Amino acid sequence: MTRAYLGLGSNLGDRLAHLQRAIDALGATAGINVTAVSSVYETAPVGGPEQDDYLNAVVAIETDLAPHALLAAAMAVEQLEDRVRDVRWGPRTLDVDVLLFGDEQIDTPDLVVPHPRMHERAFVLMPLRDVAPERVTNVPGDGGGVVETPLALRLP
Ligand code: GSY
Repeated sequence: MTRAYLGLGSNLGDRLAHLQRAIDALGATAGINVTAVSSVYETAPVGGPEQDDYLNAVVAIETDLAPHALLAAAMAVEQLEDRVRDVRWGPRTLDVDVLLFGDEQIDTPDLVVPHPRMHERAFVLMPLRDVAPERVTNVPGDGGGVVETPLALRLP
């Protein structure tokens, strides 16, 4: 069993509903147990074209899936929310990123873990710090553009 962390993001449609359905779908996936959910953060978009603000959160999971099976599960959950991959770094109903997989270092064409840009991204590090403070030593730029909201996500 491995403890892993997944980053969730949405900036299209009912953003909170997309995130909650993602958590519920992850929880319903064989081999995944969602154990903790961060606060919800409203965040200025990083990269890509001009687009609306995101809601971001991070979940902790316990999993007996292998890393690439977890990636496939994350992509399947994105598809449930009609994620369309047209514009690189463009707006999206749902993004599910594998951030950390235990202490493993993975470097393959389709999966790099720890997530290669997570240490530059306050929108990842602030929610990650909620559920795994021991995995976050520094948040760049004091978390600029990242605001904790009173919105709440539930465990599945
Ligand atoms: O990498 C996840 C998708 N994404 C995000 C995001 O989730 N939040 C913010 N604030 N900016 C982003 N740019 C991209 S791409």
